Amino acid sequence: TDVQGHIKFKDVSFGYNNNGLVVLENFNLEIDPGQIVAIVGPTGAGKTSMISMLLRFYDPWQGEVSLDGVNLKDLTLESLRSNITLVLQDSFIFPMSLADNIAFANPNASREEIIKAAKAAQAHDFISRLPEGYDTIASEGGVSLSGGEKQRISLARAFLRNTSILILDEPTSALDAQTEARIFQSLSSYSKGRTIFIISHRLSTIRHADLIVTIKDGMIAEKGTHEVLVNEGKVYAELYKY
Ligand code: DGT
Ligand code: MG
Repeated sequence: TDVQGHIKFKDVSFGYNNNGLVVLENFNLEIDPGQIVAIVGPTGAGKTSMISMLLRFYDPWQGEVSLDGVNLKDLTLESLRSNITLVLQDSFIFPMSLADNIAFANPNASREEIIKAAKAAQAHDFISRLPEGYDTIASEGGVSLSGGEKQRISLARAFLRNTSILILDEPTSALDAQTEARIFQSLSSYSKGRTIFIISHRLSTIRHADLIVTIKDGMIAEKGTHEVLVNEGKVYAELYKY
């Protein structure tokens, strides 16, 4: 498709219950195509809620979210979601071979493409060490994978899917810092031209993002590069201390 990946939240207010708490308020954010954007903030700040609106799991109470200048409500769910890949903390592994797990959304992918995606997700080494390699059958009578191995399989699946927009909501929480950092490095080259949102509590990993946005109490507290935000000495700098 010809989706550019220009995303805009305009005066968005959102909550889960009509009479309940406001989760996001006066939320304004504009993302240029091809940027790697890190979303940072304390637990419960509204990070996952924000990206849920991009996929239209929820719609704003007020304001609008747009993609390439078009209100998401004016797109079909099918066309919207065919342009966005979401990876969550809890990855889903199907009882089939690891190759088929990675190629789940791209059944016609070649073995080379599967391996390239697995390498970018830091999954190739552990897969290669298994006696059956990429033909290993996962779970349900097959090999059971660790949490971190499952996360890397679903990352490889997401890389292979190759959509204009990629959203990673703490998809590397089970990985060690070094592996997470390596995945982030390959993200920049593997995902040229894609708009990427990455939510992570491990700030060392996202420090090279093009833009870091911190959310606090449902609003954008600050945005900028790592260097700028550390010097600002506000929310990000405070989180960075720990
Ligand atoms: P995290 O993942 O713990 O770092 O936190 P965030 O920043 O992803 O927070 P988020 O967006 O999951 O939650 C923001 C607020 O919304 C928080 O007060 C919990 C509430 N909330 C989240 N999901 C739901 C939901 O499905 N239903 C209701 N009623 N409230 C929710
Ligand atoms: Mg969350």
